[in-house]
Amino acid sequence: MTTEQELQSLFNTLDSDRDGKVSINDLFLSPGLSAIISSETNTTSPQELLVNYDSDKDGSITFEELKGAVEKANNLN
Ligand SMILES: [Ca+2]
Ligand SMILES: [Ca+2]
Repeated sequence: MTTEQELQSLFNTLDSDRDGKVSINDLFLSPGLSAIISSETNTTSPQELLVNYDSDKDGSITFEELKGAVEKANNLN
């Protein structure tokens, strides 16, 4: 479980260039944070996260997309 605030802070850490998107490369470069994301979204890998929750298919995850994934997994407090 996580709060929106914790999720935002995690997202900001992963989004190192601050363009509002976390790419699959960003996820692979931070395996520890990526594991937390996988656990909160009930996915097993960054690829699975992208396949299921990259709704605009741009190859990266926005905060809204991530939040939607965590909400769908019932892990948002
Ligand atoms: Ca970024
Ligand atoms: Ca996207």
